[in-house]
Amino acid sequence: MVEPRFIPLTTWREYSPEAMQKRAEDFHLELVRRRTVRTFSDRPVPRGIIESCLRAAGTAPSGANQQPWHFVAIGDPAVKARIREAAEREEQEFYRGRAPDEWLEALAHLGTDEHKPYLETAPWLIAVFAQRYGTKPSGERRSHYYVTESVGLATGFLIAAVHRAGLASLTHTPSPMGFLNDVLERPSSEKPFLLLVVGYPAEGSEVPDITKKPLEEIATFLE
Ligand code: IYR
Repeated sequence: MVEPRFIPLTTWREYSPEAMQKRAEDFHLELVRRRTVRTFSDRPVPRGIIESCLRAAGTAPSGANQQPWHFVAIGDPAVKARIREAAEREEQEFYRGRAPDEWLEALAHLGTDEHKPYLETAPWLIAVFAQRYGTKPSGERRSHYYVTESVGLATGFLIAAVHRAGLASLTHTPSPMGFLNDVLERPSSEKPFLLLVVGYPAEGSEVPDITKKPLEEIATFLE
């Protein structure tokens, strides 16, 4: 058993309650502008921006700090084409039969279908993988804890970072996503979590006319 090691907390900053209120509201106002976009421009995005967003994602908390995630950032047009082809094949089956009617009804207001041109148009696709287990130096499997929660948190950080940088994104989950292991040569210990499409929105992009639930509906205070 390793001994715990501690260092002083030097990164936390104190703000007055007024400053905290402003910072909290400013952050809300920043995030409320984020919209999921399905029409992307082919305008290039420098790799460094994606790297910084991935570093931000990598700061997320995780079960036992195991950081059970791996991100594959795809800018290569040939790889994007292979992903589009495989994703559209799965989506065709999804929309033409695999999805129950109730699911298709729930999606109807988003206007989605099996065509995924943005998988080639957008400059970057980020495939997020969940490491179901790790490997000890001995080669033995190392259990990972709270994998889905951890990878979900990192993905949330990533989406916020991409938005904060000034880019648009789309959380895309072709189902099933097993083809991503083959195309991206990731081991079977990793489960595809989602594909984040990242880039500039196409000029004149439109988004579904939808709203978020108000605070009263999403939160309960007991004081
Ligand atoms: N993966 C499909 C279907 C889809 C499912 C959900 I839940 C969405 O919120 C949106 C789409 C697609 O990408 O079209």
